[in-house]
Amino acid sequence: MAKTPSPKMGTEAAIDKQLAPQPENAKTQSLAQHTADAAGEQMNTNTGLPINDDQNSLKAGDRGPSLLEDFLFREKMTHFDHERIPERVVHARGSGAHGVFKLYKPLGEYTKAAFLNDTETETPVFVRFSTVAGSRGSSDLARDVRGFATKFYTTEGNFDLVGNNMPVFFIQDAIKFPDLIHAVKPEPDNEIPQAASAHDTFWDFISLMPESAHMVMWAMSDRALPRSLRMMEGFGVHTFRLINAEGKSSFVKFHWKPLLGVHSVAWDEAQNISGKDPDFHRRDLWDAIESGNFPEYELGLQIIPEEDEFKYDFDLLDSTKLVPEELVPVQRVGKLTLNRNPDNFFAETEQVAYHIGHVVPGIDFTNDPLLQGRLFSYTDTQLTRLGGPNFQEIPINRPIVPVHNNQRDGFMRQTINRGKVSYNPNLIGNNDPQQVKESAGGFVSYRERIEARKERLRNRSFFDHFSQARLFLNSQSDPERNHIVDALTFELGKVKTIAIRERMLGILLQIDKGLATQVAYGLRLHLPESPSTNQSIPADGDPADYQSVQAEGTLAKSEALSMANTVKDTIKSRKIALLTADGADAASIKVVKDALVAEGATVELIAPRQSYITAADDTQIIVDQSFLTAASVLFDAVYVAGGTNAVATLEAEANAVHFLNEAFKHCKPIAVADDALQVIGATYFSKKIPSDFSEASVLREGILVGKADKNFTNLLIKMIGQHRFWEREKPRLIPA
Ligand code: HDE
Repeated sequence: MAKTPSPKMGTEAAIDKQLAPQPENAKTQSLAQHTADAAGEQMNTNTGLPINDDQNSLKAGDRGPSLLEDFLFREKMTHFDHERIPERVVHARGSGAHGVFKLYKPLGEYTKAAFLNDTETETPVFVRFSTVAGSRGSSDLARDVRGFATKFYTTEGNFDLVGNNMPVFFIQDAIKFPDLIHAVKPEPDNEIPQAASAHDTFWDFISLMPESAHMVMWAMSDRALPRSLRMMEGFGVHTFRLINAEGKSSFVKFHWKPLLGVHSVAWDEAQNISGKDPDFHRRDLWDAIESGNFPEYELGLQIIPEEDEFKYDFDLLDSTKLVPEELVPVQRVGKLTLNRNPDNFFAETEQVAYHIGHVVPGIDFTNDPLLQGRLFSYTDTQLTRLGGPNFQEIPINRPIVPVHNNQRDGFMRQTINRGKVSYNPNLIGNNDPQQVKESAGGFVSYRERIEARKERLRNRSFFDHFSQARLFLNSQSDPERNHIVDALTFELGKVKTIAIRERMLGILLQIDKGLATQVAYGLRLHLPESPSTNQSIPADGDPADYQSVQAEGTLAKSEALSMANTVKDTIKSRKIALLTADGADAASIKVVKDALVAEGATVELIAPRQSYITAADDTQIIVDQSFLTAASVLFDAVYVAGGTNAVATLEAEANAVHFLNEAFKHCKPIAVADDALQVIGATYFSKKIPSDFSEASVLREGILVGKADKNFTNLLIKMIGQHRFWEREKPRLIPA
């Protein structure tokens, strides 16, 4: 009998990882000084005392009480008792990775930032992705905005691009942020629901704040359910400034464009994943990096000359608006590659502290009132979260350049500053550290001329709340639009207060009557007679001055806003489930697996039992998971292998049939060996199998049946590249 192959597991795999070469750069070298490795070392206390017994506390006799004297026990337990720090007040759930940024072409025309002018050096980065509303342990697949925060460790200090995966935001002024977050977080009396916006307080607030309409369209779209953190865009949201060496300023919007395209999962699937694998995105990111499938994103810039500040029908300072790519194209200027997982989640991903105010010369702020408020919040929040003002000394937060200033002391100070002088000016210390001239790289704020009265007002240019919400909606493909209708109907369906549902219909009405009608139908409510008004009004404000301005907007559609137009020519790092059982046809398994793996995909064999199957030719093939541990929602596509006995087993295996039903329901590519068609016969979609397997039909229906040859695998690769066959949802008759 053939020998059972043994996959590399446990220690062996761990040793492989240790031996794998780690990419070296200035930041990894600086982190290495703080990195500890216990391999081959003795155990000792925090003061260095070797420990003899870490199993028993000190007692009066072998059955007696524990003694207060036991300093070993006390040190260990005290440290443990204080292991937790407060989670982030928003974006608590996150995953991080190290990487590098490489510039394609110098941008001296626009900015003097050194890292945006040097095409030779790779700038080290640390990226943290996050959801917003949920707690640290919440599911990755919540319907939510995703954070996309990047710390560039440049030669001029850290630059943090603290963005999201949606280009706009809910509110226009930072003073409303605590209200927004209080509304979306679990309700304060019972702390329900976790990581979800589908509840009364969120929609209560939203329904009274029409400025959130555009962002609500994004949040209810599939953008809020990314397939992978590697397959979503990133946006700086605000308009920033770039400043060149001559002091000339241009406005800029920052973008991250994922090279794998922008892809999402279905809502039903997201809810399932949250149960089957709440770490789905974290695991996907980790596994991709471990396997060398390094996530890549291009940095995109929309550059707007300062003279064009008032050229658009929206205000560049309004974070509820985007600049359509048709009006200002995105220039791709460099590439971010995430190539190393953190060594320690807490030390790196949890302790990293981003701040929108961490800029370098050549990058500056605008007066966007959301941006301005963020400039206060980010350092302030770290003081509680990381326990004091010295969080910049935590290894992950340190710049790669040495730090010299007169800031001193405070909890957990690490640096031992020499000398008597901690003030400026000083004679005793030769006035060191010296200030830096602008010409030598000293940061000087952009000299913007401001003549104004001090007042709590919002410019009228901020009051068109709906035209870009409509632009987004009209730019969606039919399935994408249907998903927005479904999401709104779901979320408002979870709202108990009928008046809030009605108010929201009165908001949707102003975006698009068709949309409002569809949602009203699902809720079985009448469309309100009048639109819902803005209720975000100061006590002495005249309500008439605060109402939304109805505008058409210059564009009817923007291609860039639909995921239907994304990259669809790669299956790199996609996960394909290969369903099989004893008696399988080994040759066709090999053909399909090899072809998919050659394209950079991962194939997992799933069978009724773990470990291995014995194929029809008596060879043994490793099985990755059984139907008990695997689930369709964790894969991008499925192939059912042939072989008479295997097919008979799969046909009778309820979990295999459920796997296929679910894959069909979530519009995934399904491929079947020609002798395995009877397995499909056991599914509810057996009657929907097309009779024709021409390329056009396969790429329309997403179902392929045939012999595992080159033609078959080529078609399968194209299908998986398409990601999903959303049109399949139409009949809406799908169980599972
Ligand atoms: Fe944040 N935000 N935010 N935010 N934000 C935080 O800072 C805040 C906003 C974003 O992975 C907090 O360190 C205010 C927009 C990301 O560590 C806090 C306002 C965008 C992260 C904070 C906003 C973001 C945060 C909580 C309205 C996209 C996670 C923990 C004015 C451009 C960073 C922390 C990480 C985190 C405040 C709005 C992105 C409280 C006041 C708009 C990606 O400081």
